[in-house]
Amino acid sequence: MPAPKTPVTLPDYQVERIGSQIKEGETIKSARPHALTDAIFNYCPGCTHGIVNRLVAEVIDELGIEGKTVGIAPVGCSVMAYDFFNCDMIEAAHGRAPAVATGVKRVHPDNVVFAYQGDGDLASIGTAETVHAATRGEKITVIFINNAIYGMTGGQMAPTSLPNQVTQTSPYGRDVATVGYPVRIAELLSTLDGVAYVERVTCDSTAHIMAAKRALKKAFQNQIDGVGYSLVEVVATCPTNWGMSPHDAFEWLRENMLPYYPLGVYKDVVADGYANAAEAALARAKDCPIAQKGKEA
Ligand SMILES: Cc1ncc(C[n+]2csc(CCOP(=O)(O)OP(=O)(O)O)c2C)c(N)n1
Ligand code: SF4
Ligand SMILES: [Mg+2]
Repeated sequence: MPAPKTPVTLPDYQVERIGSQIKEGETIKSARPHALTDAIFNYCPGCTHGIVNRLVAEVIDELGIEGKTVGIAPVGCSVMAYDFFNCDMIEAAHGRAPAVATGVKRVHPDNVVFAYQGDGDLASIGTAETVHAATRGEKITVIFINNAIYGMTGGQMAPTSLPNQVTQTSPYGRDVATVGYPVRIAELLSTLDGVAYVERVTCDSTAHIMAAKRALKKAFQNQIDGVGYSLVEVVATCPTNWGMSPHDAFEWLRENMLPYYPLGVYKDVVADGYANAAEAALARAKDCPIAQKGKEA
């Protein structure tokens, strides 16, 4: 559970505003992305949310889109993302970020709109919004933090909790015979025609963090280029509710989460040779006359 927010005075090097551009000859102790405010993260030690917040901010800096980016914050441990990002932010009710993002993007198509959501938010209460925004092909960017648990509310079982995983509401382990199997969001959404790009990443090592940043950047670039709905799933840690040290949490993630949630690109219409999701959907339905009707228009 994040600590309550208190006003803090930051050391100078942390408030220095240089974005990701380091000038020649300059000595930089900490290059805080411009797209992050001065607010101090209230995430627990070893939590992946802080890493991903920073990566998203770096991407916003590098793409030069801070002035036209609108973020949708979720309900969950990242609820106060609206305090952390320098761009316009809207707080959505639990699970409703895709619906809010849809509204903003349709009214302001020139804005870059992203939803940032946990697994309870995106894959439980917000499943309908998630699936329908994806299948409608909303031109938004979704960042999905899968830590296999309800973090903020104290560690209840999530749709993504692993078989046999002990949580507050599955003290004997997740029993798939009674509560079913985990939802694999990247695999599920990649089957939908409205989706342009889905990749699953993690942040357990420098190499994986760099790969996660590349995926996030692509998901934002896709929106700028009008390619279509893009989602990056981040396999994440919650040391506090997993009851582990940060080190052990990353070990557990590698041993248990990654085999169940394999990393990789699940859909990329551009890599497949299409300009956007709509073009790929049309090609997929090439033998369906009614779906092809009017394609020359
Ligand atoms: C409509 C509604 N139902 C339930 C809650 C209680 N609630 C707050 S956060 C949360 C789960 C958060 O888990 P997740 O989305 O996985 O985010 P995390 O904290 O793990 O990052 C729940 C159930 C709520 N705020 N609103
Ligand atoms: S470690 Fe868990 S409880 Fe702590 S901020 Fe992260 S998701 Fe929330
Ligand atoms: Mg969670």
